[in-house]
Amino acid sequence: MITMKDIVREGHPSLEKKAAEVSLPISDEERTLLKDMLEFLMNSQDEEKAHIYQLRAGVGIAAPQLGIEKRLIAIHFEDFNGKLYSYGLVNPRIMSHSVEKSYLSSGEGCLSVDRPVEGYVPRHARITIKATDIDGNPIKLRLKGYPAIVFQHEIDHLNGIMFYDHINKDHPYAIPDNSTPIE
Ligand code: K3U
Ligand code: NI
Repeated sequence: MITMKDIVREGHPSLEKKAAEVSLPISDEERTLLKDMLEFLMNSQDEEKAHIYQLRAGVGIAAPQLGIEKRLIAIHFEDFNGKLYSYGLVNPRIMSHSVEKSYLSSGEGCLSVDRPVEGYVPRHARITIKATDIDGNPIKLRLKGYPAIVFQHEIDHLNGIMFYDHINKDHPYAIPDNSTPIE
């Protein structure tokens, strides 16, 4: 079972590198890893389990956050309308994105960052992603709003990018150009 002790923190080299493409079909070990990552997210959102195992709640996790430099991410959350986004993805790629941006008005956090970071994180408002799912099927997702932000945060981890790398250093709360806030 994955717990917080398995998650590497800022400064770890795995969070600063481009992770390697995973060859298909994925190995049993990689499939188990993706399942464990999904289980971690579910446990982290379960009040009782989070308390017992001392987990910080997360909606996504990327393999480099476990010190594993492979292009694997897991996402698990319900959006504001109750629609479930639950995916274990291999080699996710942003195929296209809007010019328009969005940002979370409450800012972003990260399981690999043990401190609050102030500021708006500009993201593409809409993205189209292609990936392979945990069962080996190709998948294409069109995302906007909060889900688009979560997937971009996780794909950034595969490219050695942290959310705070996007924040305007001089004016952290400057409204990004051509952007819509997400409350
Ligand atoms: O955003 C978080 C959240 C947790 C429970 C309920 C609602 C929101 C926690 S921080 C989080 O999930 C990170 C996880 C990380 F760092 F491991 F990738 C992902 C994230 C995505 C988009 C915005 C903020 C955080
Ligand atoms: Ni993160």
